[in-house]
Amino acid sequence: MEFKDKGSYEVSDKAKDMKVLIVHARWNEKVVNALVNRAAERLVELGVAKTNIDIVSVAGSYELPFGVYAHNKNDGVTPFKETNTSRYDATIAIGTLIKGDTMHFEFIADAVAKELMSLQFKISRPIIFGLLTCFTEEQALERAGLIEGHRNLGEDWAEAAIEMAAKLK
Ligand code: RBF
Repeated sequence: MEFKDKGSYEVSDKAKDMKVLIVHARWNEKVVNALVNRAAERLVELGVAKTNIDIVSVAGSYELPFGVYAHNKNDGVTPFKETNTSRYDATIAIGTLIKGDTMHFEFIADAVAKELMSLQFKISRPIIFGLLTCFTEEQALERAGLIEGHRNLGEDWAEAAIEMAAKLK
């Protein structure tokens, strides 16, 4: 499909001063690790200092929204509204859901997508949706660039993070 691409992207020179958080689930480790590593590597290629990238994990994808929320807070008490000081310019939430025999996949995918979307407006910072929702393991491996001829989507998420963070700089 020729029309299904991500368009061109101009690298922002604001990246060098940015702090970026990656929060990832520990399920489907092989795929998730490949996505996290490529996202972090791409952030550095785009000009983010290695020391300004923090990587933390949560158990599963369902925990991603709270992980993003908790790690963006400066302390555990003050609501964001009062401080308006998220610790990061952007956060990338990464997980991989693979459909099983029950309804778990649907509930988790839907809840996490909605919560990550609305969380952005609570913490006043962009959150990039790095959640793969795959029907098969092969689809997940492909999207993590682990099958020959396929690109790792972690790089797109890094680019989106910088692009969105630059809008507030
Ligand atoms: N977490 C993932 O990140 N990816 C999965 O594919 C995944 N599949 C799950 C399937 C079942 C049946 C259950 C019970 C949990 C699964 N989880 C998965 C974990 C989930 O995101 C969360 O960590 C747990 O439900 C605890 O809140």
